[in-house]
Amino acid sequence: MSSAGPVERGLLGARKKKGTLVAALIDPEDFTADAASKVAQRVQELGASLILIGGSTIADQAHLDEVVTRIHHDITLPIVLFPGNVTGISQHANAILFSSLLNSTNTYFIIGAQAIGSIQVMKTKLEAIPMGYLVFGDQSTTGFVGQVRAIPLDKPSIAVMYAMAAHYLGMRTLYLEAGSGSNKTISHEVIAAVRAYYPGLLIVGGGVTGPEAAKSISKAGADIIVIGNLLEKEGYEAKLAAIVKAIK
Ligand code: 1GP
Repeated sequence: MSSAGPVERGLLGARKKKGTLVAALIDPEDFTADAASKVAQRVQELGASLILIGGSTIADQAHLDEVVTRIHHDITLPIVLFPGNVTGISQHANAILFSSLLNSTNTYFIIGAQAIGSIQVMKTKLEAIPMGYLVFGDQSTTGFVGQVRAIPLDKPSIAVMYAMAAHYLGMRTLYLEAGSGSNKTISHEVIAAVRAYYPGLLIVGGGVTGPEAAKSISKAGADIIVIGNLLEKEGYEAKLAAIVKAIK
């Protein structure tokens, strides 16, 4: 059984000290290495606590390596991979969310890709953070690619069932995903219901673009809020600063 490594312990410690943390998600497919590094430097200054690197459609691993290496060189925040497939692994990151898409209908996304990727993760000595990944709503790219049977956004009891299964399977982290760019976030009710039972690190993402949504998600009990799409918009800095302030 794996135990928590330095990145995971660092996040748990930061969570205790600072309250809900902000993770900035950079999809390498959408950025040059230069642009990715610029965003990473800005989000570090604005109070993000970690950088997630991932996307559902990563095809160019050389570019992924270039982006991760460059960010690693330019900032001090931990860089954590959030892979949608085996193509999302880079040895230059600090850790990987070693995740199972629990509500996929295809065993490839539940355990197949993990088996294929595991040897590479071992060889790279990346810190693996075991995570259950749950996709809600039925509009997202991640849901389509991952062939999910989406959890309805208004069914907290279903979310709790999966959350407890993740917990009993030893997954120390759980990610509630509304989908990148979604016009609905995971609701306060769903997060609060999961929080009441799931004791691990609770990550929430998808469609968070402003301080009100972030505050509600934080109050419901999320440990980490993921911000992705917003970072690709003109003038994201002011909104990100407002989000960080709202959840302090
Ligand atoms: C996507 O949950 C993340 O996997 C972030 O979503 O891009 O909508 O911020 P956004």
